[in-house]
Amino acid sequence: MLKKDWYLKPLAVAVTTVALGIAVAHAEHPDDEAVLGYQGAPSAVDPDSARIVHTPGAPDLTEEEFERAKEIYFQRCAGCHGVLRKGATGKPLTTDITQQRGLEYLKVFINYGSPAGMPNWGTSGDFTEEEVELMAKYIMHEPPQPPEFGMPEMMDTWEVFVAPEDRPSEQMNDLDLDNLFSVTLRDAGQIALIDGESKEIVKVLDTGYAVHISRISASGRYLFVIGRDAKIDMIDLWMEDPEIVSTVKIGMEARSVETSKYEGYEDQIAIAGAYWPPQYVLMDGETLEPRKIMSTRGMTVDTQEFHPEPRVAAIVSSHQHPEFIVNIKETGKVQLVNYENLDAVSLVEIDTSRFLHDGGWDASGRYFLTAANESNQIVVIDALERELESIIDVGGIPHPGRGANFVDPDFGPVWATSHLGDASISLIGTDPEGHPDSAWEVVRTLEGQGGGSLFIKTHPESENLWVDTTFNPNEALSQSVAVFDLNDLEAGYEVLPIAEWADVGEGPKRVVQPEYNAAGDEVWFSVWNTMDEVSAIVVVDDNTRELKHVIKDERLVTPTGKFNVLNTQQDIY
Ligand code: DHE
Repeated sequence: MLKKDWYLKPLAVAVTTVALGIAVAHAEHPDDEAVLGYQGAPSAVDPDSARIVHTPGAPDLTEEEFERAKEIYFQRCAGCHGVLRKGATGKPLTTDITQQRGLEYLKVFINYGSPAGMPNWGTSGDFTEEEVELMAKYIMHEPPQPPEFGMPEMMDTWEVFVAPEDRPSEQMNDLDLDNLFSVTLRDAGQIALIDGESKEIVKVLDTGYAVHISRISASGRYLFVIGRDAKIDMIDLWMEDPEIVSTVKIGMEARSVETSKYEGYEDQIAIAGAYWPPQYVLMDGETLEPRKIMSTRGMTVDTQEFHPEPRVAAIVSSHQHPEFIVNIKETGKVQLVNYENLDAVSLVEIDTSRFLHDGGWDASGRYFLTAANESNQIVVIDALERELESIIDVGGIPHPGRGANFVDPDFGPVWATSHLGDASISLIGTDPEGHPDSAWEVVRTLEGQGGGSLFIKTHPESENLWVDTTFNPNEALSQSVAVFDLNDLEAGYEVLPIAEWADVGEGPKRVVQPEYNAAGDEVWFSVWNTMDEVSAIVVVDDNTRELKHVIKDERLVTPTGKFNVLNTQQDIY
């Protein structure tokens, strides 16, 4: 069983180490490796589950040394190099490469790191000399493979606490559901339901470990929450006291969950995508009963080589056809998965660009724009014609979240992304009918505060564009946000001192993810501190850009993602 908070230290250490490393080494370009602590987060796969393999040609290790090395690898290395070491944001570490490079080369590499983003695990003090040697030997062996996770294992975890027929037929509480927020309490493995008007915590619910995101049913009634441990909880917001009505684990590590939203199929099918095993699962939309498991293993789009561990990244639900749009990270394929007949699932597999990550709809809801982040590109899928519309070069490591839709004064409707790897903000034209000259190209590039940005946000009722810089190693940037005037984009940005407004005392106090309320006149920011420090949520008046409220409560442990019910249900961003 995973130790409850085994992932805390590595992530905090990795982020701090990398941040300090960059602050010293690249003060003028504090962006290039800040991402590492983020992308190299520990794997949620339990190291004990992976069987050891002694490989000829590799320096032998005792069982105890193997176990220690495996634990270190899953916590520090798997996030970037993949569980099977085929490479992702980090280079491949397969034995044909590692044995050819040899022990001394690998020790130097682990010790000193590289300008390409590999941390200096030895010289930073994270690894002892003995651990550097241990890890160099370990990666010369075949990677131990965790077990698969098929229907028998899923059915063992599937539970329905309240059967659909026993659930209320109307809302039994007086919550303003449109303006309710589901807030990720990342390291507590919980979510907080917060009322948007009163700012009061309605309830805190236990969910999966290192809970990641929330999504809302088409009806606006059910909240789906997924933990990094691939546990999905389905919460009925109509109950007198909102409660988890069913749960299931769809693998050992996961990041994405959605429900069917095509007219006539609303909420009939739920889907969740896993990192390990590399697969997605179609489930009954009312009970989460797993119905169909689809493996994503296959060939990469560029070299047409087999990849054993293509992880499932963002998933969105098409409004154009009865299908889900599934990003497959390491192969660079987008699958349009038709759910009309789960006994004969038909899918369209579109070749795009490798390392797909997060993304969202354009304002029309026809085009899905998504980051192929390690390719520094945005991929555009036409959900109506079910084809690749375009692949657009943008800045360094685009990271849009779901992106931001607004009307550029000169170029018409655009969708914007900020970047982990640099300070740029790319605005892409999304109106081929009305603005054909601007469609599917970067029409304007804004200069934000710095790199290390994770999320960008606006709202149809707003004149503002908000951009965080969560993983910038410069605290002045990671503890504030930049805001642009949509009517005068070239005027530059104003900086709001969000963490200062929170007044939470010590700790990294990273400001992450703007999220609007239902009316679009408030923007909520998480002030993400470590588990043993005070965190908060800061609410800003979107019209005046002034501090409106600070939500502080000892139950608010490491708040990160916030999901307003109406905006998430209706893809408003
Ligand atoms: Fe996330 C969305 C993957 C780290 C906060 N994150 C996503 C999505 C993916 C993903 C694939 C899109 C899901 C979708 O739309 O269906 N995230 C990953 C990682 O692989 C990564 C880099 C490392 C890891 O091991 O998890 C990672 N993510 C983080 C964090 O460290 C963040 C900042 C804090 C946290 O809570 O873990 C974080 N990710 C988020 C948030 C979203 C998200 C808030 C949803 C954004 C939205 O507006 O929809």
